[in-house]
Amino acid sequence: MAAVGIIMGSDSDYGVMEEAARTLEEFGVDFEVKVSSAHRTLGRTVAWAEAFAAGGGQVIIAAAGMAAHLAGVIAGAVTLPVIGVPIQSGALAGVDALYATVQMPPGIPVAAVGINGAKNAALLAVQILAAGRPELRTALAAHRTAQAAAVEEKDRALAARRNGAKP
Ligand code: RP5
Repeated sequence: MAAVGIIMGSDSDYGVMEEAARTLEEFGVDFEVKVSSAHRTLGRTVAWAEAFAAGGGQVIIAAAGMAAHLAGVIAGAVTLPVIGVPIQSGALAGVDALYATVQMPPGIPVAAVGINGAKNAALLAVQILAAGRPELRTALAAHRTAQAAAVEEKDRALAARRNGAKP
């Protein structure tokens, strides 16, 4: 059984969620990808979450747009940590999904990331797994170091361009 399950309400969400898959691959974390809806296929969604938890899955990333109940329904079905990704879609462009994902009632938490926040969802999943896997803590530290170096490089490059542009 994969450590992380990425589930989304529709295949139309995969364009965004591909980045979560790429990020997990970067860290060498096993994952599975599932399309199942909280509204259109409720029983199938709950059955998947229960089987994933029973089989040893550790973290679920649930992405949905519009009236997004996927993350909340799954969080109600199993006690694994659930990270909700509100997807930008429909007339309200993700604000509806953000509110539906983040405003969970007390007792059933969902760790909501920002609209289309697939990368942060994957990084948070890695951080959760890292509590019991030292090699992931090392990889996360290296990722942060590389990220910081990239910012410093951008700062140097911009300064060089601006200095070069001066008469
Ligand atoms: C949500 O409705 C899905 O998660 C998707 O973001 C949105 C639109 O779904 P499709 O009509 O593209 O299947 O349930």
